[in-house]
Order: sequence, then structure tokens, then C-alpha cells
Amino acid sequence: MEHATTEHAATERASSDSATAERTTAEQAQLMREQILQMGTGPDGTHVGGSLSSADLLTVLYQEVLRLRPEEPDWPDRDRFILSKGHASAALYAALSARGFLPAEELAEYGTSGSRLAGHPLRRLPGVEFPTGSLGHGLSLGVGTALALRRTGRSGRAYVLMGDGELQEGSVWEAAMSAAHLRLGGLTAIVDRNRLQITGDTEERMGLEPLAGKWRSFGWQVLTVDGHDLDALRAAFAALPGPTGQPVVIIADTVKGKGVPLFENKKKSHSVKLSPNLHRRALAGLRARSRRQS
Ligand SMILES: Cc1ncc(C[n+]2csc(CCOP(=O)(O)OP(=O)(O)O)c2C)c(N)n1
Ligand SMILES: [Mg+2]
Repeated sequence: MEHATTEHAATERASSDSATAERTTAEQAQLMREQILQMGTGPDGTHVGGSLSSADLLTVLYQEVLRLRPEEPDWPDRDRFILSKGHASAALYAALSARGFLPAEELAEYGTSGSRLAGHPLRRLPGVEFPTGSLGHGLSLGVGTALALRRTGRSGRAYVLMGDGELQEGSVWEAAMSAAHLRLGGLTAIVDRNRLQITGDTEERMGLEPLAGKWRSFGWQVLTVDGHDLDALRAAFAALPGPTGQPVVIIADTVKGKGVPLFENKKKSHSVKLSPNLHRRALAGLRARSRRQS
């Protein structure tokens, strides 16, 4: 391994992140889930299911892996994170807030007119590399980013988080093919494999399996992990190659709506506007689940 990602992340975090330093990563993931539910009470609700499914992997990334400087968002050697599944913006904003890019109180403005926290991420929010939301483009952005970082001798890596339904976009595979051809080891794709897209089960709509085999045949190394197992995620992120290695895709097996029994594995959890009553029940379910597990 040419890049001690976790170690660097810890160093870059030390100065700017004291507000959240006492929270463990697991506690931070729980807080993120509560914040996602809260943002779901905003004017247009939010994409609850796909935000909750990526909460654990985003928390590990933002708390332990990504080298960032919130006080210098355009630091040239930073890692680049691209939320290709831009509809999971609520999870991204919670992660950015935990890392010190915006105050936690600002999350209350989610989806309101004029807010930096739009339903899909905007570049004007520090920490957002590209505006996303139109599915199928993030991996191409990641290819260009990783190539530019390598050509300019920068040490940052590029990470792209995609939905599994998103993989039905043909442009994803064009980008996958080019990343392998260019040996972009500095690019890591992550697939939130929650097995649901808007209209139902991915395998019924347009089957993705054998998914690992598809990526392998496109020249990628595949790591399949439980996307809710923090240690498994840590191990995957610690095993990434250097800038000229074989690109890696982490297929994270997840549950849409994870942590909130009302929403788990339910198609209708994709996008929800939480009424006060629904919010109360969802939050109670989330907290009861977390008490049982601790
Ligand atoms: C190009 C494009 N087509 C359609 C949409 C509308 N859309 C938003 S989310 C979504 C489903 C995505 O499913 P998946 O990638 O599995 O996301 P997740 O389950 O993680 O929410 C769709 C079709 C879009 N944002 N972009
Ligand atoms: Mg999905």
C-alpha cells in the first residue's frame, strides 16, 4: 500500500475537528441518521432510504479516511469525494458538518429557499467538489479528477459513491473502462448496493448481477463488504492501491433505510417528507434499534 490513508486523515483532522473529537465513528453515524430524519421534515422532504443506506460508509470516509482541511477547502492535496448519487445530499451535509465544513445548526435550513443545502449538492457549499444529481456522471468526473491529480503530482485520491440503480446508466461503464485502461489506482468507486431503485428491486427492473464479475471484466479489483460493518469498511479503505495501480470498486452491501425499521428495505422510503408524527415514530424506531444494539 503506497498511501496510508487513515493515518493522514487523522493528522489532517486533528486541528480543525475538536468539536466532534469525543464522538466515536459509530456514534457519529447514529447522529447522521438522526440528522437525515430531521432534514426529511424540510419543505420537500429528502431521499431518506438512500441516505440512510450510505450513512455508515460516509461516516467512515469523512471521520477516518478523507484527507481534508475544512479551513482550506480547496487545499490542492486534499482527497476528492464525489457523491454521484447526489440525491443522498442529506447524508453528505451531515458528514460535512461533522467534519467542520458547516455548522450543525445550518442543517435545519435543508431544502429551504436560498439555502446552500439544496436537495442536490451545489458547488457553492465548501466541501462539495461537483454539483451532482443527474445519475451516471460521477464516475467520469472521478476519472478526470484522478487523472489530473496523478498528472500534477498531487497526493490526493478520488472517491466516487454511486447507487446500484445508477449503474444501469451506460456512461458508468464507459468511465469504468477508461479508469482500468488508464490504471487509475487513485480512483476508488463505491457502490451502495441496497438492491432498490425508485421503482423497486434492481434485479427485477434491470438486473445487475453478477455485479462483481462485471466490474472484474472491466479491469477493476473488487472488494465486497458489509456496508454497515465499520471495521469491514475500514479494512477496505486501508487496502487501496497507489496512483498507477488497478482501480478498486468497493461493493458495499447495504439496506435501504438502514437503522429505521419503518423504512428498512422499503421501496417507498426512497423519498419521504416526514410529517411531525412520522418523524417522531421514525426517530423512536431508530433510537430503540440503537439501544438494543449497544
Ligand atoms: C439521469 C437520471 N435519471 C433519473 C433520475 C431520478 N432518480 C433519482 S434517484 C433515482 C433512483 C436511484 O436508485 P439508486 O441508484 O439505487 O439509488 P439509492 O437506492 O441509493 O437511493 C432516480 C431514478 C436522476 N436523478 N438522474
Ligand atoms: Mg439503490
